[in-house]
Amino acid sequence: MPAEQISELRKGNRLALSRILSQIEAGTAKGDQALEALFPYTGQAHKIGITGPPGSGKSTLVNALARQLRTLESHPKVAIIAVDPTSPFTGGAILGDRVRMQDLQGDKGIFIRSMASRGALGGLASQTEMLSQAFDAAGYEYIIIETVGAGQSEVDIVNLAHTTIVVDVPGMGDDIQSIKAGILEIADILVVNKADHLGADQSVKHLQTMIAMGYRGLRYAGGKHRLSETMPQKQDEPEPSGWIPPVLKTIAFDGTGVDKLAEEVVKHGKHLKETGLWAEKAESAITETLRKLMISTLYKRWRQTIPEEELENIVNQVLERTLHPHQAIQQLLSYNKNTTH
Ligand SMILES: Nc1nc2c(ncn2[C@@H]2O[C@H](COP(=O)(O)OP(=O)(O)OP(=O)(O)O)[C@@H](O)[C@H]2O)c(=O)[nH]1
Ligand SMILES: [Mg+2]
Repeated sequence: MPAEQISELRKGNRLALSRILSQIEAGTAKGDQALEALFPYTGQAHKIGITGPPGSGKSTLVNALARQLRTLESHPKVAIIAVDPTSPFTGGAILGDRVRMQDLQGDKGIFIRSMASRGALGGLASQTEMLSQAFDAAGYEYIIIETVGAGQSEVDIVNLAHTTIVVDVPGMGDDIQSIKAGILEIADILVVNKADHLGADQSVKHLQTMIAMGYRGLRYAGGKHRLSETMPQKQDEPEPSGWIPPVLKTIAFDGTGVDKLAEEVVKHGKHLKETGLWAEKAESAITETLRKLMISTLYKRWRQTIPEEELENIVNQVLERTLHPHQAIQQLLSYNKNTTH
């Protein structure tokens, strides 16, 4: 990756940024070099994860939130990463997303990137993180990551975010089936979108009740809330660093309530910085990145030391039950020593 392209990206050249993002996404050597060159400039951006059931209005809301954040006094640049719009379940949304986000195209302070596909090297979460780093180094102050709230990869993605927004839609009565169990625990801000539909107030009340009940035992775990199973605390005595997730109502397509949402996002960012949780999150994210990298690097390195036949041979012995997996590992680890020296 030529130094010139890096400096162009740093200066705000969108084409340079776009090219570097493509290299990173493709996992090329150039992409890796770019990441290394950009790394010293990262660590500034406020990463916002937004998740919720399919069709709950996440893309529309992200669009409105980005525009709202642009009106802040500092005129921050905003990046949007839409994860997996090509999934077979949401395939129909691709075109819709493009159309909805079209009105953002004219604003040079907003950059939208869709992640092309699942199953890329290193998994979705780490790929999202790598793309974020390029945006971060390019001076994007807010990076919004949209993902459908379904599986573990989504939880991993929100773990990389500073602020997690969980979107729900009005349910029928008190029934909040659309929010998956456990999703409340990762929310820093809850949004009941489609507030123009019946039952929005009930949904808000229900979510507030659930949070109030959970809050009695709320603890911070690595910067994230955990609904603790330990002794409940008194409800009126929150922990000093505590953050009670607000429940907001929005109508994404006309922007109703989005000003309040942007306000809460900014407030949550301040809260993280003031309480030291921002730094704590950074530390635990870096520790986790190093751990994963170490595991994959050591594995690759070890794998190169062992011939295919030898591995097969040992696997067969385990299959035949003449060797225990523990013993197999010992043999595999000492293979090189025994043969080359
Ligand atoms: N009535 C109403 N419709 C909305 C609102 N927000 C979004 N929609 C509509 O809901 C549909 C889905 O919106 P999207 O923004 O694509 O939802 P999404 O959650 O991003 O969808 P996926 O990415 O496919 O999971 C679209 O037809 C939107 O126009 C709202 O506040 N009220
Ligand atoms: Mg969407």
